Amino acid sequence: MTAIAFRLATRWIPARDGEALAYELTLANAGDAAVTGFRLCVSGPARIDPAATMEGGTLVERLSNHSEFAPPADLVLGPGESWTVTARGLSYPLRHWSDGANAAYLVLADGSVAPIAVAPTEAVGQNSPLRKGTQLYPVPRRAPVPVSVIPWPEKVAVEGRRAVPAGLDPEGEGPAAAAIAAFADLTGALFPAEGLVRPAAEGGLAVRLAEDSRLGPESYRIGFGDGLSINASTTTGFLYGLITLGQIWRGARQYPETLSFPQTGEIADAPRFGFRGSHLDVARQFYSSAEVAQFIRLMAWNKFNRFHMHLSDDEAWRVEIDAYPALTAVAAWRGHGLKLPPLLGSGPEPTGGYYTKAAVREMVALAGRYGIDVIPEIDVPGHCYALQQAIPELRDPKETGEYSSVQGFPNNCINPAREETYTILETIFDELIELFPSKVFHIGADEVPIGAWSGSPEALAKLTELGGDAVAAAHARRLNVVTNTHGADEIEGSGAAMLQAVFLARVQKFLASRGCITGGWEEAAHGNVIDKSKVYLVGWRTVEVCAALAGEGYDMVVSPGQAYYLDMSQGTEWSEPGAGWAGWSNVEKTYAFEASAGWSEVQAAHLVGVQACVWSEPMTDRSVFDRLVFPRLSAIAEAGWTAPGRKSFERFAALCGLMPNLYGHWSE
Ligand code: TNX
Repeated sequence: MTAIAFRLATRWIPARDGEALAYELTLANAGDAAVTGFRLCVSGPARIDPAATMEGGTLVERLSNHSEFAPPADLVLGPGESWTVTARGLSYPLRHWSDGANAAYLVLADGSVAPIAVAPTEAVGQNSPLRKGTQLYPVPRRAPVPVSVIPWPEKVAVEGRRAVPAGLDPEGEGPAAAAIAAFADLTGALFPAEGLVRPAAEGGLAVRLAEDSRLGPESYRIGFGDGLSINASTTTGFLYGLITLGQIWRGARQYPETLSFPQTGEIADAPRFGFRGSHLDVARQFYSSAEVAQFIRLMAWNKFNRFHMHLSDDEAWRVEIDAYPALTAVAAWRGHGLKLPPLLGSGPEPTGGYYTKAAVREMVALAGRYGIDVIPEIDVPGHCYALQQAIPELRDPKETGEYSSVQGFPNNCINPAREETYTILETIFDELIELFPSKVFHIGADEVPIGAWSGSPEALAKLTELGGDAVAAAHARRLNVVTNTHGADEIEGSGAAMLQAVFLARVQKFLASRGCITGGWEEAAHGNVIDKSKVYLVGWRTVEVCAALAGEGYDMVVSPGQAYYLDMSQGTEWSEPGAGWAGWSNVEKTYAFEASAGWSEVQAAHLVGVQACVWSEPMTDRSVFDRLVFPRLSAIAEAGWTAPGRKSFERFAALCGLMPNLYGHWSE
């Protein structure tokens, strides 16, 4: 028996005097058999872009961040030997340890696949321990406030401290009863060992819930005194009151020397914004229904009320559609030899998954119990590589040449000039609208590359119709343009933008005919064709872009990459995981960001809220998820809820250690 074992070490070497930056991959044969004529396949967030030159081997295949390298033909890799292939001169640097390859395998000469153990990418000159897990903010001995609540309420006027009860025993009827039931399963799932809700017989303190129709739909009032009371006018209002009380209880119970359960007084509360969102990218990495459910619960604990599910992207399609079974049979899976290769650290075996309609209904119902509307996103017309693998009719069969997206996907935009595109999308959207009662439907519209459709005769004919021969001819010359910048401004006014505008106007009209509000990323404004009264946009590149679009009359949800993209790393260090294209943001910076700073009154009238965006490219390792998302998610929750003048990082830092994370990874 021969043992086959391989190890991959990768190293990032920043540019030095006279030498271009380099990304070095070293394969070691740790088994006892020699191999030759193999291919080394790797993936991870960073890709080997076409600008790179190879040394020690060749790049034989590449799709986005999936790369296949071949050694020189005569190379025999014996036991104990290693082989290094180097990519020099990538067009952008690796910045953080999670950027590099985190999955790899060999395809041997006979076509079989051998696994490789991959070590985290090292950077020359960096040897600090890799950071993973939520950064711990210890509750200090002296806190600046007596009670623990995040997001901080509008009015807190409490005094004294009573003995912390063993738990809470809420009671009430109608909408209050629904809130009590939701609170019991919410806290049971988030804090299973704590027994927060318990009957009077086990020491649960009675909390009387009573309706007060004068309160707004998300408002509540808590009275502390001989008895505890919560007033609200809706189930969500009651639930928010219970969550506040539950947070106070947890703080006082765990840190009785620092935090108290008040004796008397009142908390009166209402949110700043009507749209307090978090997004989750379930396309780049798949999250099981149980993970999504727990994320929804964490959102509720932070009083978020919009869950934006990014259900499709170049790398995968994640929701069952009866009319097109190929969507989930083909486009929900990545693996060696599949239409979608391993990407972003998925290995050679089929990896991925999708949500059945039944699973979606359960998520939507769960979110609904917690006052959260679920907004599905199907990202079109760009970011559609996976979708096209399942439904090739979305492309012009006569299309030639290749344009490429910023993530390195070729020809990844569905074609706005084809009737089939609309028939197919409308069928898919109709099935989805039925699943999502929010009637808000996000259609993406981000990052269409400037060269999109430039080799499609059908699209060029459409462009001639729209702008004349010269416009079409100019667009045809854009073929083979490589996009390397996120959300490049250059697309504005281009043939690609004109075609996208035609597409968006039509899709929006369709959605409006179904009673839906359309959501889009900021690029949906290109061409200024969509009906502003039936749309909201998520601004992501900079807050200035958000303000400008608000000034044009678009309702804006603010989520700038520099502060609210939770895939961005928390610092500049190599040891911090995460992405870096929009910079970095630690908890303090995210907390300090103010969406409306510098907005005119006219602009501010269109500021509808804020949103956290949890992009998943770096989340191959769930301890990275915990580090990147928490407690920054809570910082954004507070920006959505609490008036700017009542925010305090000192208070937030003292209390955020009490907020739960998703996977239970913590670090110093
Ligand atoms: C930009 S934001 C994207 C996403 C990436 C993200 C990574 C946006 C609308 N497009 O496709 O996942 O950057 O930070």
